[in-house]
Amino acid sequence: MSVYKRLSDVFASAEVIPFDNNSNIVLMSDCHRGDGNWNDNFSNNQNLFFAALNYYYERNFIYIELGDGDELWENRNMKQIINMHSDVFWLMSKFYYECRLYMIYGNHDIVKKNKQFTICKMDFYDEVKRKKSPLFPDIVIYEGLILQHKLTGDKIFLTHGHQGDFLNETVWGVARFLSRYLWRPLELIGFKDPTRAATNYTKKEKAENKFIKWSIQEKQILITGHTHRPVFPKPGEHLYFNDGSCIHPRCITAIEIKQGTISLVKWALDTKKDRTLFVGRQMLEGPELLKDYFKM
Ligand SMILES: [Mn+2]
Repeated sequence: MSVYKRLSDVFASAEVIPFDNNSNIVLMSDCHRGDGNWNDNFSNNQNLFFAALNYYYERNFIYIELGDGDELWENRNMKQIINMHSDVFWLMSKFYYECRLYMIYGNHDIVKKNKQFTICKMDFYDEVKRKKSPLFPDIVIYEGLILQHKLTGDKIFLTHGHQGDFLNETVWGVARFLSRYLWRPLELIGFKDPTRAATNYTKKEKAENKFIKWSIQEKQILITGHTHRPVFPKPGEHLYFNDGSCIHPRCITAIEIKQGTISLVKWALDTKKDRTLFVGRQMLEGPELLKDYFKM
């Protein structure tokens, strides 16, 4: 099925979350949280991610994870991933219990669309209470979500962005098999998986062009992850945004929607004059007024 048709289908059946100019929403994706092994690409950025998420927690943001949050192609064991990154899961769980967490699945965590998987595999051992607690009880993990403005009715469509990609969607079992048994061992000795959208530039551009075309023809803001390459159009260009990833070698990127604006930010280690290190947040693009895109 074509990318266009798949996006339209997901859009048509997506759950709606109302928002307004007082809402604070942060979008991050492609964390690919792993089991802590040295091909766990998230491990490098775990502190950046935790600091960023804490910042958003304190400022009353809603966190929407746009897919590929966990690396479940290379790893089959969700519990090991939760154990390895327990601080992150603990904080995400706090967001969830305050109704401030939404999750979308991608291709690498497509198994989360199976409700049974989500419920039984996502609990953790609470060392204080000495018992197992569910991290996200009864969570529904979506393929797509729509943020709809309470006053104007304008919509922002959110999905991971693997839709219509033959290898990553239709025969994802084959792709996962290759990833788990061929690319993972090869990665351990220094090779990179050439089929991934995230590492293949021609593939990235092709995917981006399809998303841009959909956003223009449907006159609809579309935000995805998946390619690991941030996209932030100026008002008047097109309506396709990408939040980047959390596994860039030196930073993580996020899209913030707050007080009726949208911006692209980067979190990275920085140094002060006295050479102490700190986690800094830097605005890469924006803030732009959302209404300037809506009226296109
Ligand atoms: Mn992906």
